[in-house]
Amino acid sequence: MKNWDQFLTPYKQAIEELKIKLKGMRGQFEQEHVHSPIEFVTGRVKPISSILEKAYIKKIPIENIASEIQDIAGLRMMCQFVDDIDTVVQMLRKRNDFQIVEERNYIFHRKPSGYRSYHVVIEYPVQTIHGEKKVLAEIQIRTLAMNFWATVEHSLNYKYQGQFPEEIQARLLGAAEAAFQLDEEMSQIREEIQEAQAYFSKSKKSDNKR
Ligand code: 0O2
Repeated sequence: MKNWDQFLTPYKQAIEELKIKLKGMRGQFEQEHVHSPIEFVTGRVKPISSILEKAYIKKIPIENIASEIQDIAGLRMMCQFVDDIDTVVQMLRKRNDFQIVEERNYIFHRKPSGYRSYHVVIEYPVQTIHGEKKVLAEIQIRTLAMNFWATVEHSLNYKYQGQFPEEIQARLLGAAEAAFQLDEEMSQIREEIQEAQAYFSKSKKSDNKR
């Protein structure tokens, strides 16, 4: 029997610190009045029941949970455009406050479910009163359209436990394709959108000066 509180403490600390750091990246773009490739950032520690369920399904012994379940600490970085994902990944690769241990590109290789997202697994050093403790964390980088699809599919998955009725399955695949098309369309009119956003951000700044 694990002492879960003690086990999860460094993960909670990692999430709090990483949320501040990754949100800070967005803040810096805003300050410079240039398009931010990051729209918003979220983070969570996986609930104990989900950790145990994943360990059971993947036949992971309890003592290997920390090394084999990579998303106990999970962060999401949402982007407006597909190209922004690459910019964000490159920025993550340049950071020296964590080590990237694995990258999974489910945008280039969409999952059979229709899921698209870019996953970066990092090893993050948490400073504790007993010294440094390295924990794994998974950063999922995706567009708003990919996130919308994944969020809805995730809720349905919970309801149907992965056993979707045929009609729902077909609709989800159709919706994944529609999300893909939406991303394509937005990329096409990206410059127009960005000009409008830059105009809006500058006029907001001059309003604030008044
Ligand atoms: P949560 O926190 O409820 O989202 P596996 O579980 O074997 O597919 P593995 O090896 O852990 O995956 O790595 P993977 O697939 O890179 O990362 C798993 C996480 O990616 C999932 O976490 C989801 O967040 C997301 N994900 C992967 N595939 C899908 C999918 O088909 N649909 C949706 N909605 N999300 C997906 P969990 O464990 O589900 O936890």
